Amino acid sequence: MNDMSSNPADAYDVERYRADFPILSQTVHGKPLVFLDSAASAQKPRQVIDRVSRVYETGYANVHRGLHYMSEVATADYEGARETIRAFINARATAEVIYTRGATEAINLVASSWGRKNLVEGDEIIITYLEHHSNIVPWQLLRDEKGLVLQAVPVQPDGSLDMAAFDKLLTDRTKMVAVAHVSNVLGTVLPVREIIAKAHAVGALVLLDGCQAIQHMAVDVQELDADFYAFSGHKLYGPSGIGVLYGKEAVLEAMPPYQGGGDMISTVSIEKSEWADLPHKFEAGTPAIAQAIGLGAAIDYVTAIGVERIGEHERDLLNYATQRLASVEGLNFVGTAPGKVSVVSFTLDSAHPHDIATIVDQQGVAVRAGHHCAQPLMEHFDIGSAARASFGLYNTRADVDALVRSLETVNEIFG
Ligand code: 7TS
Repeated sequence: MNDMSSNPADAYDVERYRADFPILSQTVHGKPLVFLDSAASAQKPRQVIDRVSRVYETGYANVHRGLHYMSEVATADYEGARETIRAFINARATAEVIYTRGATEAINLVASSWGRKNLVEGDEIIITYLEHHSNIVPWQLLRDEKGLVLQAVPVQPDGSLDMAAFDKLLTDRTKMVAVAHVSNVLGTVLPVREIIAKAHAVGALVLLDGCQAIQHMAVDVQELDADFYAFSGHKLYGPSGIGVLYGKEAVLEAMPPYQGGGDMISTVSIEKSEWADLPHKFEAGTPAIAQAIGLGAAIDYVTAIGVERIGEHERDLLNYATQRLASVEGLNFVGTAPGKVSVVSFTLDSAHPHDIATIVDQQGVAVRAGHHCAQPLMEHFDIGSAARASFGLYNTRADVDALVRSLETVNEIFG
C-alpha cells in the first residue's frame, strides 16, 4: 500500500494529487508544463516511482526460481501485485490475470492462441471502425492465415457506434467480437453490456480493449461478463512494459500457450513438454518484475483516490473544455457522443493538427496530433488527422484555459 490516505467525503483535491507527480512541476520551453496527453501515456506519481526504486534497492531477484530470500521477496511482491489487479477488476481468481507487455501483446496473445486453435476458414470476427490499430492488425494477421472474414461496425457522425449495423453483422458465423471499451480518439463509451449479451447469444466470445477505460471508470469483469479484457499499465499511472490480459478461466484453460520458454512449463523433455498451470502458462521467460510491482502500486494509488471520483473530476474537466473550446474560432470537435469520457479531439480551420501541436508545445502545452493509431476511423470521418487533448487525474481547469489560450495563438499565427 502507498502511504496516501483520502477521505471520500473530501472534495477532490487536485492540487494535492498533482504534488504527487514530480514531472508536473517542470517547465517546458520556459513555460509550466500543461500535460494533456495522458491517453497516450500517463505520468507517474511518486508512490509508483518509489515503489519501483524500492524493488531494485531492497527486493529484487528473478521470480519463481530461486529458493533464496531475495527471490522469495520478489516473487511475493510480484504475485501480490497480481492479486491487487485481480481485486481492482474483480476477476474471480488470479489464474485469470495474465501479465503481458501491454494491451497490444494481450490482444495478440488472444488472436494467436485462441484464434489459431478455435477458428476455421469462413469464421467471422467483428471489430469496429473506431479501434486502435492494436485491435485491428492482430485480427488481420489471423484472417489472412486462416481465411477468416473480418467485419467492422461503422460509427455515426457523433462518434457513437452504429448498433443497427452491428445487429446486421452479428450472425451465427461470428466467433469473436473484439471492441474498444472506450475510443482513444472520440472518447465514446461503447454499449459493451449490450454488445456482450448479443454476442453471447450467437455463441461468440467478446474481447474488450480496456486501454482507455480502466483509468476512468470502475471495471468489474464478472459483471461485464467479457471473455477477455485487455489493458496497459502505463495509461493507468504505472510503468510501461507491463499490461494485463484478463480471461475467463475455462477459456484460458482450453487455450494453447502463446510463447514457449522458461516459467510456462511444468516438465520439458526433448520429446515433449507439459504446461504450467494458469496464469504462468502464458508467461514465458523472465517477466517485467519491477514493472508489475509498480503497476500494483499504481492501482493502490488510484484506488486510494477512488477511480469513480477520478472519473467525475475528468467529466467536469471535459464539460468545461467542451464549453471553452467551443469559443475558439474555427474549431471542430471530432466525437461528441453522449456520455463520452476523457478525451477531446478536434481540428482547426486555420492550421494542420501537426502545426497546432507544435505551436501549443511552445506554450508548454502537450497534446497529441496525428491519426492516433486509428487510421480507419480517420478515413471513416474523412479527416487525415486531428489534435487531441486528454485528461488525467491531475489536470485542472487552468490546464484547459492554457490550452484555449494557446489555440488562440495558433489562430493568430495562421489566421
Ligand atoms: N487500445 C487503445 C484503445 C489504445 O488507446 C491504445 C494506445 C492501445 C490499445 C495500445 O496500447 P499499448 O500500451 O499496447 O501501446 N493508445 C495510444 C494513444 O491513444 N496515443 O498513443 C497510444
